[in-house]
Amino acid sequence: MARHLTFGSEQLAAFKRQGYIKLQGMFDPAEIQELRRWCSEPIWTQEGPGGLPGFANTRYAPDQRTVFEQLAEDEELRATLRQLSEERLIYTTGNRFTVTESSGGSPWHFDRQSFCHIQPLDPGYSLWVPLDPIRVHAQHGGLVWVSDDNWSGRERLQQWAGHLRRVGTVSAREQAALLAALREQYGEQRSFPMLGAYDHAFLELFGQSDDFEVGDALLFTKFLWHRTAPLQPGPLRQRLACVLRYVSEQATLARDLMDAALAGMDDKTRREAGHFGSFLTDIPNGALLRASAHCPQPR
Ligand SMILES: O=C(O)CCC(=O)C(=O)O
Repeated sequence: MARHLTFGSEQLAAFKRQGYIKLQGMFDPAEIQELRRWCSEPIWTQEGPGGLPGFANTRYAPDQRTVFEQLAEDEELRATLRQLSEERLIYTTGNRFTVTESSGGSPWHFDRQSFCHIQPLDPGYSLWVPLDPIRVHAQHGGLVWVSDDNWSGRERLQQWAGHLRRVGTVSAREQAALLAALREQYGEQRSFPMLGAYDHAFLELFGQSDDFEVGDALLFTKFLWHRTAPLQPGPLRQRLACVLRYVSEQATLARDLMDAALAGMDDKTRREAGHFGSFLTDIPNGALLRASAHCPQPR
């Protein structure tokens, strides 16, 4: 069982301003053991659908009640998330991240791919739940993030979505000019979020991290810049974390964006890879997600 955490007005305001909050003692460590077992079940799809080492999605299927869904829908957890987001949320999918000494994890990013089925400015939240203790000054292996106070990925996410939506619709000449401009600004980087040398240095300058006990979690918005902190040599051979993804009850389907973001992946593969939006086949582009019979109830 999760705990129902309550927050004062200052903590709520800080979450709004900074885009993240550490939830200390959110889960019973026994529940984390259950999750840990669950993480080795065959429900996990192959590693790396988004090109990130150590990343796997749950093979989401509407109406499944796995340990993962049970946790995501836990009443105490939902009450905590409702208080922080000030609305009901829809649980969409879960990811698993495995980091070893030889796999560095995710570089700096904001959560675009996991939320590509909703409009760029629709609210989306990730709940990062480490299944191993994180000790920054020992082996680390946790997360590094930048408070929205310093820099939010919001406009970059808009730009990513705009780029994907338009680049395929313009003439070959305009496309070539766009790509040349990108190359001029960012060198040979091909995929968002492209970071110039100063952007990178800026993120490192403001990057912060924290220790986590088993049972703690970090809630952050889809706009938060973050990266994996590589696992340093030591007794912990790998670090596991689960991430539960939630979206606003007002979120609407961005099927065109999803199609552009997952181009090259057919519908069947998208569903097998657990991409939530690919199950919402009964609603038109732009409709509220919750209008779909395949969408879990907002809570
Ligand atoms: O667990 C990690 O190392 C990365 C998690 C992450 O980047 C995410 O949830 O978006």
